Parts: sequence; structure tokens; C-alpha cells
Amino acid sequence: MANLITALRAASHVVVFTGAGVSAESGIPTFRDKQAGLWENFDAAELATPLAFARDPSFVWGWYEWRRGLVLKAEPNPGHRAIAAMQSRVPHFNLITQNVDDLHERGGSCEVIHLHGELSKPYCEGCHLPYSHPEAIPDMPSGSGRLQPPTCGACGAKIRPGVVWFGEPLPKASWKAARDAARHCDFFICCGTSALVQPAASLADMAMDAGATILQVNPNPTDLDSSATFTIRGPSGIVLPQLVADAWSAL
Ligand code: BJW
Ligand code: ZN
Repeated sequence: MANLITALRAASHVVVFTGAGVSAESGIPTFRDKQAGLWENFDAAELATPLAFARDPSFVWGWYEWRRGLVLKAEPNPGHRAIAAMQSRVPHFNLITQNVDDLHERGGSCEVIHLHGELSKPYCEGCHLPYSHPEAIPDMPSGSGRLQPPTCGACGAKIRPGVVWFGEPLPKASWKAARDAARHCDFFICCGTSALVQPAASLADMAMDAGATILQVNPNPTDLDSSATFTIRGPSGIVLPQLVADAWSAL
């Protein structure tokens, strides 16, 4: 642990790479958790595909609206805040997230690199025009969980969630920014992700190849266990604030 703190303090470029586990303590289910209520018999990975939306748009749109409602009511947790605090303590910092919520931003982080899109940025599947959600928190879809997606005012096509589904490319600019950050950092923190989904998970390998120290924070084992320089087994809402306190409170 002393070596870890020494390396973190000495780092000139820190990258934090987050996944769904960071928002778990805010009440947002992780991707590979069992889904709740109406969606409990569905695998999230099967709903997050272009094919699922094409086959049953109102079911998939209902699922995303339910999740958007959860996020709107959720608050950032101490893990989000610790990451924001880190940003002001290191010379060069990047936050890369796979999460589609805005809890990092609401927790005080800025210039967040979103690799898998954002729930708050739906767009037209036909002409790609952005769509603005109504202000109000969506009512939980009742009964079947279905909600008809809105249609585009310009071309009439369906509005789709502003997220990256399986089989779709990551947003070019975000992916480039993330790769550049991973290849140039000297300390890479991988937090709350199963590190199963590509190409995002390859960022840790890029950082490793560039010689960075890799710290993993996760209560459960992952494929990164064998290659990370350090692993702290625990929830990010506890581990990250402690890490910031240990590294910088005495400065
Ligand atoms: C805690 C905690 C606490 C719990 N504290 N931790 C190479 C090999 C094999 C397959 C592929 C490959 N390259 C590409 C693929 C295919 C595919 C893929 O990776 N499949 C895998 C399943 C194998 N990838 C893609 O399709 C990607 N696109 C692509 O490659 O395009 C190529 C292309 C190029 C050009 C033209 C066309 C195509 C796109 C991937 C998009 C992923 N999208 C999703 C859905 C987003 C929308 C939505 O949210 O609905 O993104 S899938 C889902 O997984 C979501 C997440 O961001 C992502 C990662 O999940 P994450 O965050 O790691 O969550 P979990 O649930 O897996 O893990 C949570 C972790 O938290 C656990 O470890 C817990 O222990 C931990 N935890 N509590 C800290 N308190
Ligand atoms: Zn349109």
C-alpha cells in the first residue's frame, strides 16, 4: 500500500477509467446485475443491441426511460466525488467512463470522456438530429414496460437512445481521446468495471504497454487481476475517498 501511494503521488498523468460499479452505490444497477422488475427475465446485453431496438422499439425505449428515471433521481456517491477531487490534485488528469449516466459530472468532474454515449443525448436513428427529452422525470412504464419512442420532427424516423450498442463503433473523438490518454499516462486506475467489453477494456492494456502503474478497484475478481500492478478489493465509494486521503491529505 505504501508503494501504491508513493507511485500515485509521484504520477504526473493519472487516468481514471470507470464502469457501472462506480454508480452502483448510487442505486444504479450494474450491467451484469440481475435486472429489476419488468426486465428481470431479460439479459441487459440482449436489450443493448440495434437488433433488439429494431424488433421491439417500445420495449427497449421503455427500458432506457426507466433507467433514465433512476439516474435522474440518483445522487453521485463518495466514489464519484473522490474522482473529482483527484482531478485537482494531479498535474494532468483524464476521466474516461463507460457509464451512460451523468453522475461523474454531477459529482464535480469535468471533461468526462464518455465511451458508450449518454442517456441524456438521444437522437434520430434516421437523420441523427439530436432530440431533447421533456424536462419531467419519465413515469415508470407500467404493465408491459413498453413506451413508444418519439419520432423525429424533421424526418419522422424513430428517436433512439444516445448510447453505443453492441456491434456499433465508439464515438470517434471520445475513443481517440481515451487512447491518447491511456498511452501517455503513468498511473491508470480501473474502477468498477468487469473489463469484459471491448474495445474499452483494451485501454488498460494500452496503459500497461506504455509502462503505467495499473490500480484496479473492484469488490469482485476480474480478468485484470493477473495483470494489474495493484488491486484493492472493495467498493469504490469506500476505497477511492480513502485513496485520495492517503495520497494527498498530508500535503
Ligand atoms: C463495483 C461495485 C462497487 C460492483 N464499486 N465496483 C473483441 C473480442 C470479443 C468481442 C469483441 C471484441 N471487440 C468488440 C467486440 C464486441 C463487443 C464486445 O466487447 N463484446 C463482449 C461482450 C465480448 N463490443 C462492441 O460491440 C463494441 N463495438 C465495437 O467493437 O464496434 C466495432 C465496430 C467498428 C466499426 C464499425 C462497427 C463496429 C461496442 C460496445 C458497446 C457496449 N455498450 C454497453 C451498453 C451501453 C448502453 C447501455 O448502458 O445500455 O455498455 S454494454 C455494457 O457493458 C455497457 C457498459 O458500459 C459496458 C461495460 O460494463 P461495465 O461497466 O464493466 O459493467 P459490468 O456490469 O460488466 O461490471 C460492473 C463491475 O462493477 C463488476 O466487476 C462488479 O464487480 C463491479 N462493482 N459494485 C466498485 N460498489
Ligand atoms: Zn430525423
